[in-house]
Amino acid sequence: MSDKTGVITKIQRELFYVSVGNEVYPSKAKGNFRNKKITPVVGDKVDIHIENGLGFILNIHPRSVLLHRPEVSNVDKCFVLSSIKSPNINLMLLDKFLIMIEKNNLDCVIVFNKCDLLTEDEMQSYSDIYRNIGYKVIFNSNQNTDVNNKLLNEFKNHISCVIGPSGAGKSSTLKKLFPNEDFVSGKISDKTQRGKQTTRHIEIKRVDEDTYVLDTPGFSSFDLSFLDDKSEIKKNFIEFKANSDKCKFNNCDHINEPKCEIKKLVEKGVISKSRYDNYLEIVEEYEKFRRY
Ligand SMILES: Nc1nc2c(ncn2[C@@H]2O[C@H](COP(=O)(O)OP(=O)(O)O)[C@@H](O)[C@H]2O)c(=O)[nH]1
Ligand SMILES: [Mg+2]
Ligand SMILES: [Zn+2]
Repeated sequence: MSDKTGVITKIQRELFYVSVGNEVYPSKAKGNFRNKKITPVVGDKVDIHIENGLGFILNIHPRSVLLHRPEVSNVDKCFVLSSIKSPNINLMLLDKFLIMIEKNNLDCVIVFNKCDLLTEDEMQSYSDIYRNIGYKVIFNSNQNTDVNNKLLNEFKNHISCVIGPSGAGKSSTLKKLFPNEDFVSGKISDKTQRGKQTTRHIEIKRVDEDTYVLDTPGFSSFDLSFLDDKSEIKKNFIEFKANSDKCKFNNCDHINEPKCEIKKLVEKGVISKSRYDNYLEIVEEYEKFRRY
């Protein structure tokens, strides 16, 4: 019988797996959590009481970050991994992910995968949109044997999650970077994941001393329920935030207002039309969503 502090690294079938150093204790959440409607999530730092090898979660330490999709706490970095072809890139989804990442102040790397299928021009036209406004963009392909060290280094000493559309190559990329881990890639795994939707299985893997990675199943859409209010949309388009002090109105939404610097920069081609159009669409979607 003893009490220890650890991190929830896996949740499967009502059991929380708490890692303490190199030990893992399957644990249960005590009734007091259910009463308070607090659910422990992967990434939580918890105190547990251990009896006969089974842990009981006593309390959860304050969370630095809590994401709902994927449901994980205390991550500090997010990789958005997308292919440009096969499947075709979905810039709307990418821009929504970036809003969530900015809102939570996470480090961010955009990974364009399957670059073996692309020409230089195709690669550049998409990467320019995001590099020009300050995002780190890394190209990757899993169709060769070289390890992408630039990408590998980005994971070091971070607690990261990898998000992106299904089929983009998230699991394949992680498997190649961390060959000792069983990240499951390919179409078969997608099918089993779908078939098992009733059993929640989410796991953050310790791939190195202070390096943790969470792979996520694919997203095909991403709702806006993570936003607390409409103004969070404009605040988390980083290129708007950087220029909005020149708008005539200081609460400018950059939509219908006169003398809007953002609209001017879109016309001049300084701010990407694709980003701005997605902004308008996201605002519209949010307003509809709020009405229900
Ligand atoms: N051409 C090409 N195919 C890839 C690459 N990476 C992954 N794939 C393929 O894309 C499919 C989906 O990969 P998977 O890792 O399961 O994607 P996930 O859904 O994002 O985890 C699989 O058939 C992979 O073999 C790549 O760099 N180039
Ligand atoms: Mg996968
Ligand atoms: Zn404006």
